[in-house]
Parts: sequence; C-alpha cells; structure tokens
Amino acid sequence: MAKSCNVALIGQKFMGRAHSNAWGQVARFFDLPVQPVLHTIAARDLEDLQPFADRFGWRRATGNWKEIARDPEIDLVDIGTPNDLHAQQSLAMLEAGKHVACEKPLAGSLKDARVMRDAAKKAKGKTFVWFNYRRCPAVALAHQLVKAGKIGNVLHVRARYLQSWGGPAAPRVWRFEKKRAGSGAHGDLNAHIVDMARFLTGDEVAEVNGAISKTFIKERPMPDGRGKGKSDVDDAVLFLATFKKGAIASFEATRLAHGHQNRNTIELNGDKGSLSFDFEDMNVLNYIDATEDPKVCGWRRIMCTSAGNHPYAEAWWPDAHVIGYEHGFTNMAADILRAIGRKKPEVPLPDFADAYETQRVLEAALLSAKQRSAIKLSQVK
Ligand code: SOE
Repeated sequence: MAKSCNVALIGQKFMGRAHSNAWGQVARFFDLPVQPVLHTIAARDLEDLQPFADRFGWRRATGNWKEIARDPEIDLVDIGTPNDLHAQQSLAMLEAGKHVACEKPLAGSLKDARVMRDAAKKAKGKTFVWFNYRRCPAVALAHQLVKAGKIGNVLHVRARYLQSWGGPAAPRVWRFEKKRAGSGAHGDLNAHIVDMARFLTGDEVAEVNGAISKTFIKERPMPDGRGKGKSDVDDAVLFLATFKKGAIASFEATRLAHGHQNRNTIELNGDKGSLSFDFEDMNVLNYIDATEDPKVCGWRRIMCTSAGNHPYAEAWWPDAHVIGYEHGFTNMAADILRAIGRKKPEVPLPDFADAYETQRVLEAALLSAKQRSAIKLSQVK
C-alpha cells in the first residue's frame, strides 16, 4: 500500500477550485508513490466554505488557516491565496515542518520572496510553486527537445501573455490592488512566461535591457457595486532581456488585449530549429527542424497526446483525445507527490529558490521601467 499524504489547502476561489480538483483527481489517473488525502480546507468566505468542502471532498473545513500549522496530521500545505499572504502563510507552515506548495508569483514583493527562499533553505519540508504551464505536455516536450539539442543553441525567445478581462468594467478585485498583488499583469502573467523561458532555455537572465510599465485604468467599480475603488497596478508591462548564454528575449503581458483571452505564447529560435507554443491550442507544439532539406523543411504540428512519447500522456486519454487547463494542475499534483515520495518528477519542479530567480527578473523589469535604464540581474539580490 502506498503511503498517504494529508493535504491542506488555503483558498477557495479560482485557484482553490483548480487545486482542489487536481488533488481530487490525481490518484485516479496516476500511479503514485504517495496517495493524497483531502484533509482540510481553510478559507475566509465562511458562507461558501462548507458547500465548497462538500463539493470537492475536503474532510474538514476551517475559517482559520493557522489551525493547519498546529495540526500534526497535515503533511503538505497548498497555498492558493492572494500574493500578500504567501510569505506569512508559507513561513508558518515551513516552521511547522510541513511541505508547502505555493501559488505563483512566489510573492508580491522581492523582499517577501527572499524571506520565503531563505526559510525554505532551512526547512525540513520541500517547497513547490504552481507554475502550472510547465506541465502542459507540449511545454514539457519543448523542454525535453531543447535539452536534447533539437533546436541547437537558443538565440532568441519571444514570450507574450495576453488576456482581455482587465478593461475598465472589470471589478476592483485584489488583483488590482498594489498592496495585495504587488503588481498587475506583470506579476500575474509575466511571472508565467519568465518561468517558462527560464525552464525551456535552462538559462538565467543576465540583464533586463529596457522596460515599459503602464497603468491605463486608475479606478474600477467595486465588486459589491458600491462606488469605485483605486486600481494602482500596471495594466501592461513589456520588457527586453538578455540571457547569460547570450540569447535575447522579449516579454509582453497585458490584460487589455481584446480577443486574446488566455494567449500564453512562447517561441524559441535556435541555430538548428525553432519551437512555438500557444496555450489557446495547448495540446499542440509547433517545431521546425531547420537542418532538413529546404524542399521539405517547414513547421511540424505535433499533437502532444501520444502515450509513451509525450510527457504525461499515458495518464490521460487515447491519441488526440485532448486535455485542458485543469490537467496542468493535476500533472503538477502528480509530480509534487512523486517528489514527496522520493520519485523523479516528469520534468523539473520549481521550488522557492527557483521561483525566487523568476521574481528577481520581474523586479529588474520594474526597476528598469522606473529608472528608464538597463538593469543587470547582479544588481537585484
Ligand atoms: C488571471 O489573470 C489568471 O488566473 C492568472 O492569475 C493565472 O496564473 C493564469 O494562469 C490565468 O489567468
């Protein structure tokens, strides 16, 4: 019998649902060294809490997340709360000896992120950060192909994360409050594509060469319908960067791009070929082998659903019976449980130290925008 792992989750909104679903279905699809038990859910909205717990199968519900730190039965704490709570909650759980899986970005500020990285270094428990897009099979395959040298040396990365929900009518939820979110589209969306670029290239950013950050919408309707509230985060951030091994990159994040609802895209151009991914067509990886005979050389559309050939595919459905957004989270839950059970994850998992490197790049871009100058990563510690 595989050992069990008692999981507690903090948060019951969008990420609370995505993570609950992942913990609930992971053991049905993957052979795991450790079986998850949906032990406790903690959240603030007490009216919705018990129905939420019943719906997703959490055994216990509490309005006080601190009880989780005190509960010796809990092994792994999953944090799906707004960014300003990540540090306080992670630290309490690490001090209590638990494993921690925290939502991205690691924190709303570099200072919080640093404290989290340092606490993780000393802790007994393992840490993980939910950069879920690494676990789309197409992205995981891209990682394997780059590692196998299929596109040669990476020269150029183009990453864009465009959404459309952040226009003037969008309610002033926490994502638009600087003191809670830290930043806007930048920490929400650039965090993902910076992580993907680091993951896929296997390289680190050496310098942010220039950046623009813009807040277009300064007030938004309050969610309770009572008047307007201040919106003080960026709506769009663009920046250019250079990697240590010499590749150059552009990053673009906005929540104001009409018609691009969740267009998380990355393209890598190497000296032997290129790769291109678009989340809105998430089962597909586009690849071109530039060493082929030019008569037949062209983009290849790889449907990443073939068991035995493509990462995570054996857990799911027959060829081309495609998967969706929630499967990235379930694939990540499987890899977290493998790591806890001392088995190898399918592709590398980001821990707090890794996510801290993404946070440094985000910080360098904000500094670059503010100072209107290039920022070397060595200046951002
Ligand atoms: C909202 O912009 C959001 O939910 C992000 O916070 C997620 O990280 C992204 O995956 C989808 O969009």
